[in-house]
Amino acid sequence: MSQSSPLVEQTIAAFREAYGHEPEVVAFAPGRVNLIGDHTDYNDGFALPCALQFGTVVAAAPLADQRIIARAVDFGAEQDELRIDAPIAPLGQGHWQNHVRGIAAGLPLFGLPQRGASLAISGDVPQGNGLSSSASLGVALGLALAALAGERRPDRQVLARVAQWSEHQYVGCACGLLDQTASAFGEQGSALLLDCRSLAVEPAPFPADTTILIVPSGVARGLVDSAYNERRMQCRQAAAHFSVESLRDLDEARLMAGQDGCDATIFRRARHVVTENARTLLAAAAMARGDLAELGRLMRASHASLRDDFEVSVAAVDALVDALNAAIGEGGGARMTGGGFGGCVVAVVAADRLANVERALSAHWQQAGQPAQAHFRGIPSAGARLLRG
Ligand code: GAF
Repeated sequence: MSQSSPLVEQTIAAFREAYGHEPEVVAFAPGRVNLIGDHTDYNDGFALPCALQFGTVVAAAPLADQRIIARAVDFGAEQDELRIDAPIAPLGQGHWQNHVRGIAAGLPLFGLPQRGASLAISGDVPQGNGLSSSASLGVALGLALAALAGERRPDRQVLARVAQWSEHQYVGCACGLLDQTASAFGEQGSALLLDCRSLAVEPAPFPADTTILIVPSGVARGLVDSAYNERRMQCRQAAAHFSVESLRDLDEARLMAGQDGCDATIFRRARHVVTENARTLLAAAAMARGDLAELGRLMRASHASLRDDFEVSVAAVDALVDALNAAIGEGGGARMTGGGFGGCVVAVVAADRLANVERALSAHWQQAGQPAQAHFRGIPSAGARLLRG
Protein backbone atom coordinates (compact mmCIF):
# COMPACT_ATOMS: atom_id res chain seq x y z
CA MET A 1 0.00 0.00 0.00
CA SER A 2 1.64 3.24 -1.12
CA GLN A 3 0.64 6.93 -1.00
CA SER A 4 -0.47 6.68 -4.61
CA SER A 5 -2.75 3.62 -4.29
CA PRO A 6 -6.38 4.28 -5.19
CA LEU A 7 -7.56 3.48 -1.64
CA VAL A 8 -5.15 6.00 -0.12
CA GLU A 9 -6.00 8.66 -2.71
CA GLN A 10 -9.70 8.10 -2.17
CA THR A 11 -9.35 8.44 1.60
CA ILE A 12 -7.27 11.62 1.33
CA ALA A 13 -9.74 13.09 -1.16
CA ALA A 14 -12.64 12.29 1.19
CA PHE A 15 -10.75 13.93 4.05
CA ARG A 16 -10.20 17.09 1.99
CA GLU A 17 -13.83 17.19 0.96
CA ALA A 18 -15.08 16.74 4.54
CA TYR A 19 -12.73 19.13 6.33
CA GLY A 20 -11.43 21.49 3.63
CA HIS A 21 -7.70 20.89 4.21
CA GLU A 22 -4.97 18.22 3.98
CA PRO A 23 -4.58 15.41 6.52
CA GLU A 24 -1.40 15.59 8.59
CA VAL A 25 -1.15 11.84 9.14
CA VAL A 26 -2.17 8.88 6.96
CA ALA A 27 -2.00 5.44 8.57
CA PHE A 28 -2.55 2.00 7.04
CA ALA A 29 -3.06 -1.39 8.71
CA PRO A 30 -3.61 -4.63 6.78
CA GLY A 31 -6.11 -7.48 7.07
CA ARG A 32 -4.76 -11.01 7.46
CA VAL A 33 -5.32 -14.60 6.47
CA ASN A 34 -4.50 -17.39 8.91
CA LEU A 35 -2.71 -20.40 7.42
CA ILE A 36 -3.16 -22.64 10.46
CA GLY A 37 -3.70 -22.31 14.21
CA ASP A 38 -7.33 -21.25 14.62
CA HIS A 39 -9.08 -20.82 17.98
CA THR A 40 -5.71 -21.26 19.65
CA ASP A 41 -4.91 -17.57 20.33
CA TYR A 42 -7.26 -17.14 23.28
CA ASN A 43 -5.88 -20.39 24.69
CA ASP A 44 -2.33 -18.97 24.86
CA GLY A 45 -1.39 -21.14 21.85
CA PHE A 46 0.25 -20.80 18.43
CA ALA A 47 -0.95 -19.39 15.11
CA LEU A 48 0.55 -18.85 11.66
CA PRO A 49 -1.10 -15.83 10.01
CA CYS A 50 0.03 -13.65 7.16
CA ALA A 51 -0.77 -9.94 6.72
CA LEU A 52 -2.34 -9.18 3.33
CA GLN A 53 -2.20 -6.52 0.63
CA PHE A 54 -5.47 -4.90 1.65
CA GLY A 55 -6.49 -3.09 4.79
CA THR A 56 -7.78 0.15 6.27
CA VAL A 57 -6.53 3.69 5.66
CA VAL A 58 -7.10 6.46 8.22
CA ALA A 59 -6.35 10.06 7.25
CA ALA A 60 -6.17 12.42 10.23
CA ALA A 61 -5.48 16.01 11.28
CA PRO A 62 -5.47 17.65 14.72
CA LEU A 63 -8.42 19.62 16.09
CA ALA A 64 -7.96 22.51 18.49
CA ASP A 65 -10.47 21.03 20.96
CA GLN A 66 -11.07 17.63 22.58
CA ARG A 67 -13.41 16.23 19.93
CA ILE A 68 -12.82 13.31 17.58
CA ILE A 69 -14.83 13.58 14.40
CA ALA A 70 -14.73 10.47 12.24
CA ARG A 71 -16.11 10.07 8.74
CA ALA A 72 -16.63 6.54 7.32
CA VAL A 73 -16.04 6.89 3.58
CA ASP A 74 -17.40 3.38 2.91
CA PHE A 75 -20.62 3.93 4.87
CA GLY A 76 -22.11 6.75 2.83
CA ALA A 77 -19.79 9.26 4.56
CA GLU A 78 -21.60 8.72 7.87
CA GLN A 79 -20.01 10.69 10.67
CA ASP A 80 -19.41 10.17 14.38
CA GLU A 81 -18.44 12.76 16.94
CA LEU A 82 -17.22 12.16 20.48
CA ARG A 83 -15.28 13.94 23.21
CA ILE A 84 -12.11 12.47 24.65
CA ASP A 85 -12.37 14.54 27.85
CA ALA A 86 -15.59 12.76 28.89
CA PRO A 87 -16.65 9.10 29.27
CA ILE A 88 -17.10 7.54 25.82
CA ALA A 89 -20.24 5.45 25.46
CA PRO A 90 -20.54 2.62 22.91
CA LEU A 91 -23.53 2.58 20.55
CA GLY A 92 -25.60 -0.59 20.06
CA GLN A 93 -23.99 -3.68 18.57
CA GLY A 94 -23.03 -3.59 14.89
CA HIS A 95 -22.27 0.14 14.60
CA TRP A 96 -18.93 1.03 12.91
CA GLN A 97 -18.64 3.97 15.32
CA ASN A 98 -17.86 1.54 18.16
CA HIS A 99 -14.44 0.89 16.64
CA VAL A 100 -13.55 4.59 16.81
CA ARG A 101 -15.05 4.96 20.29
CA GLY A 102 -13.25 1.84 21.58
CA ILE A 103 -9.86 2.95 20.30
CA ALA A 104 -10.33 6.49 21.63
CA ALA A 105 -11.27 5.07 25.04
CA GLY A 106 -8.49 2.46 24.98
CA LEU A 107 -5.41 4.48 23.94
CA PRO A 108 -4.90 6.32 27.26
CA LEU A 109 -5.51 3.13 29.26
CA PHE A 110 -2.55 1.54 27.45
CA GLY A 111 -0.30 4.58 27.87
CA LEU A 112 -0.58 5.90 24.31
CA PRO A 113 -1.29 9.58 23.68
CA GLN A 114 -4.13 11.05 21.68
CA ARG A 115 -5.65 14.44 20.98
CA GLY A 116 -8.69 15.95 19.33
CA ALA A 117 -8.74 14.91 15.68
CA SER A 118 -10.72 14.82 12.48
CA LEU A 119 -10.57 11.49 10.62
CA ALA A 120 -11.56 9.96 7.30
CA ILE A 121 -11.61 6.15 7.20
CA SER A 122 -11.78 3.76 4.27
CA GLY A 123 -10.86 0.12 3.71
CA ASP A 124 -10.68 -2.56 1.04
CA VAL A 125 -10.65 -5.78 3.09
CA PRO A 126 -13.42 -7.94 1.60
CA GLN A 127 -16.14 -7.81 4.31
CA GLY A 128 -17.69 -10.86 5.93
CA ASN A 129 -14.87 -13.14 4.79
CA GLY A 130 -12.94 -13.63 8.01
CA LEU A 131 -9.97 -11.59 6.75
CA SER A 132 -9.88 -9.25 9.77
CA SER A 133 -11.32 -6.02 8.44
CA SER A 134 -12.16 -5.23 12.04
CA ALA A 135 -8.63 -5.66 13.42
CA SER A 136 -7.17 -3.66 10.54
CA LEU A 137 -9.58 -0.82 11.34
CA GLY A 138 -8.69 -0.87 15.03
CA VAL A 139 -4.94 -0.97 14.47
CA ALA A 140 -5.02 1.77 11.79
CA LEU A 141 -7.11 4.02 14.05
CA GLY A 142 -4.77 3.50 16.98
CA LEU A 143 -1.71 4.26 14.88
CA ALA A 144 -3.25 7.39 13.31
CA LEU A 145 -4.43 8.84 16.64
CA ALA A 146 -1.18 8.09 18.50
CA ALA A 147 0.91 9.50 15.64
CA LEU A 148 -1.14 12.67 15.54
CA ALA A 149 -0.46 13.18 19.25
CA GLY A 150 3.30 12.79 18.69
CA GLU A 151 3.90 9.02 19.12
CA ARG A 152 4.90 8.09 15.58
CA ARG A 153 6.37 4.69 16.42
CA PRO A 154 4.07 3.23 19.07
CA ASP A 155 4.95 -0.22 20.40
CA ARG A 156 3.22 -2.60 17.98
CA GLN A 157 2.24 -5.03 20.70
CA VAL A 158 0.54 -2.21 22.59
CA LEU A 159 -1.31 -1.14 19.44
CA ALA A 160 -2.55 -4.70 19.00
CA ARG A 161 -3.68 -4.81 22.63
CA VAL A 162 -5.60 -1.54 22.38
CA ALA A 163 -7.41 -2.87 19.30
CA GLN A 164 -8.23 -6.14 21.08
CA TRP A 165 -9.47 -4.24 24.16
CA SER A 166 -11.72 -2.15 21.93
CA GLU A 167 -13.20 -5.33 20.38
CA HIS A 168 -13.97 -6.73 23.83
CA GLN A 169 -15.31 -3.57 25.44
CA TYR A 170 -16.97 -1.70 22.57
CA VAL A 171 -17.53 -4.06 19.62
CA GLY A 172 -18.75 -7.09 21.55
CA CYS A 173 -16.35 -9.83 20.47
CA ALA A 174 -14.15 -11.59 23.03
CA CYS A 175 -11.44 -12.20 20.40
CA GLY A 176 -7.85 -13.28 21.00
CA LEU A 177 -4.83 -11.33 19.74
CA LEU A 178 -4.21 -13.17 16.47
CA ASP A 179 -5.75 -10.66 14.07
CA GLN A 180 -4.43 -7.49 15.69
CA THR A 181 -0.91 -8.91 16.07
CA ALA A 182 -0.82 -10.01 12.42
CA SER A 183 -2.01 -6.57 11.35
CA ALA A 184 0.56 -4.76 13.50
CA PHE A 185 3.56 -7.03 12.79
CA GLY A 186 3.06 -8.22 9.18
CA GLU A 187 6.22 -8.88 7.12
CA GLN A 188 6.53 -8.69 3.37
CA GLY A 189 6.93 -12.18 1.84
CA SER A 190 6.39 -13.95 5.15
CA ALA A 191 3.83 -15.52 7.39
CA LEU A 192 4.29 -15.00 11.15
CA LEU A 193 4.58 -17.66 13.81
CA LEU A 194 2.82 -16.20 16.86
CA ASP A 195 3.25 -17.48 20.36
CA CYS A 196 0.15 -16.05 21.97
CA ARG A 197 1.51 -16.66 25.47
CA SER A 198 4.93 -15.00 25.26
CA LEU A 199 3.65 -12.75 22.42
CA ALA A 200 6.82 -13.57 20.46
CA VAL A 201 6.43 -13.08 16.70
CA GLU A 202 8.80 -14.85 14.28
CA PRO A 203 8.79 -14.47 10.49
CA ALA A 204 8.00 -17.71 8.62
CA PRO A 205 8.95 -17.10 4.96
CA PHE A 206 7.02 -18.86 2.21
CA PRO A 207 8.80 -21.51 0.15
CA ALA A 208 9.63 -20.35 -3.40
CA ASP A 209 7.02 -20.87 -6.12
CA THR A 210 4.01 -21.08 -3.82
CA THR A 211 0.80 -19.14 -4.15
CA ILE A 212 -1.66 -18.27 -1.40
CA LEU A 213 -5.17 -18.55 -2.77
CA ILE A 214 -8.09 -17.04 -0.94
CA VAL A 215 -11.47 -18.37 -2.01
CA PRO A 216 -14.70 -16.88 -0.56
CA SER A 217 -17.29 -19.56 0.21
CA GLY A 218 -20.24 -17.27 -0.51
CA VAL A 219 -21.43 -17.67 3.10
CA ALA A 220 -20.92 -14.38 4.95
CA ARG A 221 -19.82 -14.63 8.53
CA GLY A 222 -20.22 -12.46 11.62
CA LEU A 223 -18.03 -13.02 14.65
CA VAL A 224 -20.35 -11.46 17.15
CA ASP A 225 -23.45 -13.22 15.86
CA SER A 226 -21.67 -16.53 15.69
CA ALA A 227 -20.94 -18.89 18.51
CA TYR A 228 -17.41 -17.47 18.88
CA ASN A 229 -17.87 -16.23 22.43
CA GLU A 230 -19.46 -19.54 23.37
CA ARG A 231 -16.41 -21.45 22.06
CA ARG A 232 -14.18 -19.26 24.17
CA MET A 233 -16.23 -20.09 27.26
CA GLN A 234 -16.12 -23.81 26.47
CA CYS A 235 -12.32 -23.62 26.30
CA ARG A 236 -12.28 -22.05 29.76
CA GLN A 237 -14.50 -24.88 31.01
CA ALA A 238 -12.11 -27.39 29.46
CA ALA A 239 -9.10 -25.74 31.12
CA ALA A 240 -10.93 -25.92 34.46
CA HIS A 241 -11.73 -29.61 33.94
CA PHE A 242 -8.09 -30.44 33.19
CA SER A 243 -6.88 -28.13 35.99
CA VAL A 244 -4.61 -26.08 33.73
CA GLU A 245 -4.28 -22.32 33.48
CA SER A 246 -5.04 -22.50 29.76
CA LEU A 247 -5.32 -25.25 27.13
CA ARG A 248 -1.78 -24.39 26.00
CA ASP A 249 -0.62 -26.26 29.12
CA LEU A 250 -2.24 -29.51 28.04
CA ASP A 251 -0.51 -32.18 25.91
CA GLU A 252 -2.09 -35.17 24.21
CA ALA A 253 -1.16 -37.63 26.98
CA ARG A 254 -2.75 -35.48 29.70
CA LEU A 255 -5.76 -34.84 27.48
CA MET A 256 -6.43 -38.55 27.05
CA ALA A 257 -5.74 -39.29 30.71
CA GLY A 258 -8.37 -36.73 31.76
CA GLN A 259 -11.13 -37.78 29.36
CA ASP A 260 -13.16 -39.61 32.02
CA GLY A 261 -15.71 -37.34 33.60
CA CYS A 262 -15.27 -34.69 30.92
CA ASP A 263 -18.37 -33.59 29.01
CA ALA A 264 -18.01 -34.98 25.44
CA THR A 265 -18.34 -31.56 23.74
CA ILE A 266 -15.89 -29.88 26.10
CA PHE A 267 -13.43 -32.74 25.49
CA ARG A 268 -13.61 -32.27 21.71
CA ARG A 269 -13.04 -28.52 22.06
CA ALA A 270 -9.93 -29.23 24.14
CA ARG A 271 -8.72 -31.87 21.68
CA HIS A 272 -8.94 -29.39 18.84
CA VAL A 273 -6.82 -26.81 20.67
CA VAL A 274 -4.19 -29.33 21.81
CA THR A 275 -3.77 -30.90 18.38
CA GLU A 276 -3.98 -27.55 16.54
CA ASN A 277 -1.12 -26.13 18.60
CA ALA A 278 1.04 -29.14 17.69
CA ARG A 279 0.07 -28.86 14.00
CA THR A 280 0.90 -25.16 13.91
CA LEU A 281 4.45 -25.70 15.15
CA LEU A 282 4.91 -28.56 12.67
CA ALA A 283 3.53 -26.36 9.87
CA ALA A 284 6.04 -23.59 10.60
CA ALA A 285 8.83 -26.18 10.48
CA ALA A 286 7.45 -27.61 7.20
CA MET A 287 7.40 -24.09 5.69
CA ALA A 288 11.01 -23.57 6.72
CA ARG A 289 11.99 -26.85 4.96
CA GLY A 290 9.87 -25.99 1.92
CA ASP A 291 7.86 -29.18 2.52
CA LEU A 292 4.51 -28.34 0.91
CA ALA A 293 3.22 -31.90 1.09
CA GLU A 294 3.57 -31.91 4.90
CA LEU A 295 2.13 -28.39 5.17
CA GLY A 296 -0.85 -29.58 3.12
CA ARG A 297 -1.33 -32.65 5.31
CA LEU A 298 -1.39 -30.43 8.40
CA MET A 299 -3.84 -27.97 6.82
CA ARG A 300 -6.23 -30.83 5.95
CA ALA A 301 -6.01 -32.22 9.51
CA SER A 302 -6.61 -28.72 10.89
CA HIS A 303 -9.74 -28.36 8.80
CA ALA A 304 -11.08 -31.74 9.94
CA SER A 305 -10.46 -30.78 13.57
CA LEU A 306 -12.20 -27.40 13.21
CA ARG A 307 -15.11 -29.12 11.46
CA ASP A 308 -15.55 -32.14 13.74
CA ASP A 309 -14.11 -31.22 17.15
CA PHE A 310 -14.53 -27.45 17.29
CA GLU A 311 -17.62 -27.39 15.05
CA VAL A 312 -17.04 -24.00 13.48
CA SER A 313 -17.23 -24.94 9.80
CA VAL A 314 -20.26 -24.99 7.51
CA ALA A 315 -21.19 -27.34 4.65
CA ALA A 316 -20.35 -24.87 1.87
CA VAL A 317 -16.85 -24.35 3.28
CA ASP A 318 -16.30 -28.11 3.73
CA ALA A 319 -17.26 -28.79 0.11
CA LEU A 320 -14.95 -26.05 -1.15
CA VAL A 321 -12.05 -27.32 0.97
CA ASP A 322 -12.56 -30.87 -0.34
CA ALA A 323 -12.62 -29.71 -3.96
CA LEU A 324 -9.47 -27.67 -3.48
CA ASN A 325 -7.58 -30.40 -1.66
CA ALA A 326 -8.43 -32.95 -4.36
CA ALA A 327 -7.00 -30.62 -7.02
CA ILE A 328 -3.93 -29.60 -4.99
CA GLY A 329 -2.85 -33.15 -4.17
CA GLU A 330 0.63 -33.24 -2.60
CA GLY A 331 1.39 -29.70 -3.76
CA GLY A 332 0.01 -27.92 -0.66
CA GLY A 333 -3.37 -27.84 1.06
CA ALA A 334 -6.56 -25.94 1.83
CA ARG A 335 -8.60 -25.28 4.97
CA MET A 336 -11.13 -22.89 6.46
CA THR A 337 -9.49 -19.84 7.99
CA GLY A 338 -10.27 -17.56 10.93
CA GLY A 339 -13.21 -17.77 13.29
CA GLY A 340 -15.36 -19.96 11.01
CA PHE A 341 -19.13 -20.11 10.39
CA GLY A 342 -18.61 -19.16 6.74
CA GLY A 343 -16.11 -16.74 5.29
CA CYS A 344 -13.33 -17.91 3.05
CA VAL A 345 -10.96 -20.78 2.50
CA VAL A 346 -7.19 -20.44 2.33
CA ALA A 347 -5.00 -22.63 0.15
CA VAL A 348 -1.23 -22.79 -0.18
CA VAL A 349 -0.52 -24.11 -3.66
CA ALA A 350 2.64 -25.09 -5.56
CA ALA A 351 2.98 -23.16 -8.83
CA ASP A 352 2.68 -26.33 -10.94
CA ARG A 353 -0.75 -27.18 -9.41
CA LEU A 354 -2.35 -23.78 -10.02
CA ALA A 355 -3.90 -24.51 -13.41
CA ASN A 356 -5.43 -27.67 -11.99
CA VAL A 357 -6.83 -25.79 -9.03
CA GLU A 358 -8.38 -23.09 -11.23
CA ARG A 359 -10.14 -25.78 -13.29
CA ALA A 360 -11.36 -27.54 -10.16
CA LEU A 361 -12.79 -24.29 -8.82
CA SER A 362 -14.84 -23.66 -11.97
CA ALA A 363 -16.16 -27.22 -11.81
CA HIS A 364 -16.94 -26.83 -8.11
CA TRP A 365 -19.13 -23.75 -8.56
CA GLN A 366 -20.94 -25.34 -11.47
CA GLN A 367 -21.64 -28.50 -9.52
CA ALA A 368 -22.76 -26.52 -6.47
CA GLY A 369 -25.19 -24.62 -8.74
CA GLN A 370 -23.86 -21.37 -7.26
CA PRO A 371 -22.45 -18.30 -8.95
CA ALA A 372 -18.66 -18.61 -8.98
CA GLN A 373 -17.05 -16.60 -6.16
CA ALA A 374 -14.09 -14.55 -7.35
CA HIS A 375 -10.93 -15.90 -5.73
CA PHE A 376 -7.68 -13.99 -5.40
CA ARG A 377 -4.05 -14.34 -4.47
CA GLY A 378 -2.92 -13.29 -1.04
CA ILE A 379 0.28 -11.25 -1.04
CA PRO A 380 2.16 -11.51 2.26
CA SER A 381 2.58 -7.87 3.20
CA ALA A 382 4.10 -5.54 5.77
CA GLY A 383 2.18 -4.58 8.90
CA ALA A 384 0.71 -1.29 10.11
CA ARG A 385 2.60 1.81 9.01
CA LEU A 386 2.38 5.54 8.49
CA LEU A 387 2.12 6.59 4.87
CA ARG A 388 2.27 10.27 5.81
CA GLY A 389 3.29 12.08 8.96
C1 GAF B 1 -11.25 -14.52 14.95
C2 GAF B 1 -10.74 -13.88 16.24
F1 GAF B 1 -10.86 -12.51 16.17
C3 GAF B 1 -9.30 -14.27 16.51
O1 GAF B 1 -8.87 -13.76 17.75
C4 GAF B 1 -9.12 -15.79 16.46
O2 GAF B 1 -9.60 -16.39 17.63
C5 GAF B 1 -9.78 -16.37 15.21
O3 GAF B 1 -11.11 -15.93 15.05
C6 GAF B 1 -9.78 -17.88 15.23
O4 GAF B 1 -8.48 -18.34 15.19
O5 GAF B 1 -10.58 -14.02 13.84
